Amino acid sequence: MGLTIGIVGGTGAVGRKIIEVMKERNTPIDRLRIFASEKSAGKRFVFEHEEIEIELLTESVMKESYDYLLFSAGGSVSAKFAPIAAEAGNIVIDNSSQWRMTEGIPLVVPEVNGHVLKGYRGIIANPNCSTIQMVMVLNPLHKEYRLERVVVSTYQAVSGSGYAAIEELKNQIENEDYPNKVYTRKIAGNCIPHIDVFHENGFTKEELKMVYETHKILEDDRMEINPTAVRVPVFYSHSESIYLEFEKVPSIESVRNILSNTKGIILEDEPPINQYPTPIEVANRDPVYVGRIRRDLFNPRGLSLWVVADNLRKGAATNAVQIMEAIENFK
Ligand code: 11C
Repeated sequence: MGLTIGIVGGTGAVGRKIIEVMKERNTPIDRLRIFASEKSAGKRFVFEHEEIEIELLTESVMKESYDYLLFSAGGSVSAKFAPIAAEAGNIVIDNSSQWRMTEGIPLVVPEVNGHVLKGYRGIIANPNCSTIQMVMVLNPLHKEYRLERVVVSTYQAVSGSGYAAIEELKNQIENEDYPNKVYTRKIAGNCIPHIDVFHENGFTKEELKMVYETHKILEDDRMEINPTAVRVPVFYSHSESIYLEFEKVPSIESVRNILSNTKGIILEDEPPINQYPTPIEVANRDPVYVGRIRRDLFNPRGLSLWVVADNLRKGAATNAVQIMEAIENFK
């Protein structure tokens, strides 16, 4: 018997990627239902040579029975509809930030804390893309050497802001007078140190997500994390320059071994032959890529590295589908 799966927000960048990833991974789907707002409801969508009509999202459709409902329609839709679906007995995998920090709601990267899914039913939160790729790398090293401090700068692709931002960058590359609508500045040829809204402490919401989501996933809020999140003129894949300071002095060789033996991570770190990951090469791939591993010049407990992952795949859709697979594996 296959699964009945509903995608809420199936017409957005992440929703479409979820469908693509499920197809690639041969998710055993019996029935796929796609829900959207009035703007898209009624339109048709082809899946496995069959036409599916996009349905209007209502409270009553959320009360029906599904094996999994995957939400990627923004925080306000998740706030209203995810509890209705969960109360009706459904498992909801939510891509928005709405439920991530709510106590009792698991925030999951399956390779890191998939164990929390065992026997769980209800809303499960998918972390923010910049958090996912960072914790994939932090987790195995933290277990070995205990991480005291993390300083991270992100170089985030415009696809993190959706289709309108992808169009804005394309248009600005072709026409330098094309106005900025999604961002506060022109993005083509620029870097904008501002993702999501500013908090009164000077950090942005995107930066604070990287701190508090990491603490929750790694179950350790002692770790000091200092992030700067920057939007760059890249279409797909977020990059992160990460400085790690450990309690114990790590051996570079063993760090390389640990990372290359971690499921979901690919080490591309051969500076003599210019081998390191970049967003263009990593786009449309599932793993998290790591390169430029080097010891700090002044502190033997410090280490720098470079991490790249496709923000729509491991940063969103792939992680959500892996959550579903992890639950299936527990059955
Ligand atoms: C970005 N990280 O790149 C954001 C997108 O909390 O799920 C995802 C926002 C979130 O703009």
